[in-house]
Amino acid sequence: GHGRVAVELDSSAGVAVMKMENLPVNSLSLDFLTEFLISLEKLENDRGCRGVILTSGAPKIFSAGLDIMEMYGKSTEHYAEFWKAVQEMWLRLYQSNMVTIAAINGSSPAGGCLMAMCCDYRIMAENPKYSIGLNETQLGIVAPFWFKDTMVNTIGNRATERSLELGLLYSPPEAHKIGLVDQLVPEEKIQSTAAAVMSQWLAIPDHARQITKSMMRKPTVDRLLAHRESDIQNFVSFISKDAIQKSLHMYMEMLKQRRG
Ligand code: CO8
Repeated sequence: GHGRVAVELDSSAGVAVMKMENLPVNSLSLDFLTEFLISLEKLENDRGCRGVILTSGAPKIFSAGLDIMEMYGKSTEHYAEFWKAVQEMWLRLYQSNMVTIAAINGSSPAGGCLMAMCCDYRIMAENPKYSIGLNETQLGIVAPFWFKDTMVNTIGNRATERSLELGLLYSPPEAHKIGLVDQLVPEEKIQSTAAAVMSQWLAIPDHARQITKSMMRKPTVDRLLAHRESDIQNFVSFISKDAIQKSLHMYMEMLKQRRG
């Protein structure tokens, strides 16, 4: 697949904008994740790129999270391959040596929220129609431990517990209040704000910032690395259950009916 991730590198600033363009809703399909990983890896290996702004080219949506169609009615081999790509996305983004800033210009449920939480800093457009959070339980599924760990590292244990159990999706002011996003801006200011924040972060020497980031995040990363295979097996057996397939089917029907 081509053209699902548009990358624009400003060589003089050393900053790239990665714009997700898997229309209509930037769902994280296997093809999209594969292309995203290749684009990120290229930037990671480019000495001229020190920072990435992650944003969306889809109107009103940052990312709708994991592509539900990848988790529905497929083979166990497919589920395993898909889950490995999701893990890989998290591992690469969470541990990136670059400064990563999420410019959240739309709704960001579940996997979309995970991607944003992987970044070093989150700026969200203050549009009351947008929401962000890990809403997995609303689909009848359970956020894996490393989704949970990422949220705990962002907003703390108590706020995570409540968010996860209720599958809460937060409005921009609520998300800002609990620290799920760092800053709210009017929609039209989001890219310029991201660029300004990026230059503050890039004023810090890379090596000192990178070692510090690794010190903060490595224990969380090591937990997944130690249980990577069993995490895949858990996902495959959970998602294959009839009751879970039924929940996903009902959720998709609800999405379709809600439209109008
Ligand atoms: N995957 C696949 N298709 C999707 C998804 C998705 N995540 N989200 C939306 N779509 C589809 C819709 O079904 C619709 O398709 P169609 O045109 O064929 O009917 C199309 O995209 C457009 O969607 P909407 O009409 O709903 O567009 P809106 O602009 O009204 O709303 C939203 C956009 C807010 C993104 C809305 O679609 C929505 O809430 N989507 C669901 C988001 C969601 O709950 N995602 C959770 C995915 S699960 C996840 O990421 C983590 C799982 C962890 C694994 C657990 C292991 C056990």
